[in-house]
Amino acid sequence: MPQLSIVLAPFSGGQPRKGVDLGPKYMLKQGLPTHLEELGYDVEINEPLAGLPEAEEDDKFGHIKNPTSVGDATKLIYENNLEALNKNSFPLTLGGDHSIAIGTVSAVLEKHPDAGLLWVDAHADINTLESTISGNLHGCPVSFLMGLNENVPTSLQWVPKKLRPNKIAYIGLRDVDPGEKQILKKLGIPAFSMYHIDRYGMNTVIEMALEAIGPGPLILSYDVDAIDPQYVPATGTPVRGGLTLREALFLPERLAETKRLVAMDVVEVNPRLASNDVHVVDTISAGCAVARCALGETLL
Ligand SMILES: [Mn+2]
Repeated sequence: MPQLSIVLAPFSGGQPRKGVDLGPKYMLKQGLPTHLEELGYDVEINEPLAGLPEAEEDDKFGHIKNPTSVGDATKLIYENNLEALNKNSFPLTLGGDHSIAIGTVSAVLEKHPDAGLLWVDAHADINTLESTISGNLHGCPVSFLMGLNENVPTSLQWVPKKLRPNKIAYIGLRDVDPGEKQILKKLGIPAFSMYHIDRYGMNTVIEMALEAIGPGPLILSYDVDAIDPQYVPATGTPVRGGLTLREALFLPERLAETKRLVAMDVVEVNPRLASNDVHVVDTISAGCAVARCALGETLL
């Protein structure tokens, strides 16, 4: 029986909105562990952040917010997920904000140095400590994974910087900062925006993204804000003009068929930002469905 570790990462220190730390709890409550058992997994639940104090406005590094709690939380997630991978378990990490991918992606690249990363998101999350205007670290994880920052806060110096620009591809982009556009161009990073999805269709975009990052195991880091706010309203930085619900689910369905996925994140679910109960249900359902599809749920 395939092993699955559901890793709870109720962390909100990478951005200013409280409530994103409730994401894992709501996804569990929706029945995700049972649904994954029904798909044939031996499921265990990991809580690497249990015992960590709730992220507060702890400290600053220049204008960068909460570097200590982001560094501490991501290191715990890294250690947990590496342990899961070492015992042949698939880490499905439930966020929390997207800064947690510093830990999840680093763990996979430690275990599988040839792994490729699909970053599904409305945003590129590749701001450097210099280029970020907000100072929120959930907009910077990719720059840490790639080692694009010269002056790194002590708490984040553990990050191995193993991600190569030709082993990541973006899907779903539509709100990219000017500084990030420069980085993407300069490093030649494969990036497929909503324009590409409109022009070629999701199926072809997936093929192009997989072609761009080449062979090897795959990590799927899925920010639910990639999906149109019509379907996923309860997220911290919604941007209109996103993926339809079918595009959003076809992507993980198609990736599951490749049998190359070794780890996955579902992040930025924030039930507290819903204006009514329907918004909560829609958002949580979409987040859980993305995970189930990536882990082999099919329509027929
Ligand atoms: Mn993101």
